[in-house]
Amino acid sequence: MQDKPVDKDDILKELSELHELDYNYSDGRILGSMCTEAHPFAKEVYCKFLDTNLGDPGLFKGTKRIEDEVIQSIGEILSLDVAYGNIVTGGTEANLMAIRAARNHARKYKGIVDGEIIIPESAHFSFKKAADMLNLKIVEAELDENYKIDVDSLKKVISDKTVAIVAIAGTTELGLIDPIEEISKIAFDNNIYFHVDAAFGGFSIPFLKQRGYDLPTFDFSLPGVCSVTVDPHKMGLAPIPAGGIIFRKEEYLEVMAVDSPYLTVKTQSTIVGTRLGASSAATYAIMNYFGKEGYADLAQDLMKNTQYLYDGLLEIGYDVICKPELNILAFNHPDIETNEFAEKLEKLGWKVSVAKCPVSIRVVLMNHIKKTHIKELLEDLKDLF
Ligand code: 0PR
Repeated sequence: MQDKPVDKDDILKELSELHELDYNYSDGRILGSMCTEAHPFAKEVYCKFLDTNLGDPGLFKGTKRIEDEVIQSIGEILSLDVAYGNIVTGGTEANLMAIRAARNHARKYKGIVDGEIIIPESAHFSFKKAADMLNLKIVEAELDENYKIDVDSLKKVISDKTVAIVAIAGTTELGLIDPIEEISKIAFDNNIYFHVDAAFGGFSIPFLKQRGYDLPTFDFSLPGVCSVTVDPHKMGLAPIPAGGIIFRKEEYLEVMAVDSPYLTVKTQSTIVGTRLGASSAATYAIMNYFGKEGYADLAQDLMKNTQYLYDGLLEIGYDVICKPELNILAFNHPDIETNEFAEKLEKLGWKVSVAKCPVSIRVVLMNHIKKTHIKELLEDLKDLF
């Protein structure tokens, strides 16, 4: 920082130069991102609510109502009549809240002090952070040959220390949906907290099902499901940061509550204290502006693009790891090692991401990747070997 004030124009010039180093979604070259350009209307609303603070909701009663309504609307999409939860910074914080609720609940009602969480090998790394922060041990359930949770392997690792089981609806690397109905039953029968991470899939699976896609049930219609993560800043087209955590019962928020003496409310259950109301307002705006139909159109368009890339890849001799369930594809070339392949694509200007399980090139077909970009990618892939 300078001692003396700097002219606005100079500051803006400097910031623009740095901003130019960033990649733009609109170039259609960012292939490995679950985020995309937020809808302009959501951005407009976001700016109007920049000064609101949901950490002290008594001061921002209207914005708190907006957050409650967003939670209620997401709950409705997930087959829950009365929903509890919060709009948070993203999937990481949402998952952290879910695991904190599960741990506190198990400590209070079952006396478990050195708990374990069961997560699939395909789980997002946010669960590792949660376990570290909450002093829980991670126990991994294996995947089957289709890269989904192997239910027998899951059953084997349940113990009297298990405080939560986690399954994924839209895995980070392959976009697959775990056998959530079966796992819900196991969790319910064993009285274990069950969290579904639908950070990616939550804003598309329900709408694709409406349009006749044959996808498994993953939501609160399954009695074992206690909480679901759904991120507006991924498939919801809301600006970053906007994650969502939805709980079936209020008691899951209550077990996390700490006294907040000098605020306008007596207790606080969120991890973050001062927190943006803008994220809730922008999510409210885009959800209502799109409606269920808008999201269904978007999800369906992205599935069509995914199918287009899938067919194109097979036609030119690539190995696609699995048939896509959502708008994520992972593939390899039979003759080249994946990292080398990724380097070649990077040299051609594609910002790719390499999946770990299995090692492959991973493309998340978000809204910024248009059909013309897919055609260009297929052309490059055809000429690459
Ligand atoms: N759960 C799942 C299933 C996820 O895929 C992710 C993130 C999270 C939770 C955590 O969400 P937040 O990052 O919002 O806390 N998935 C992407 C990933 O790690 C996030 C991402 C987005 C990565 C854009 C890169 C990128 O350019 O792959």
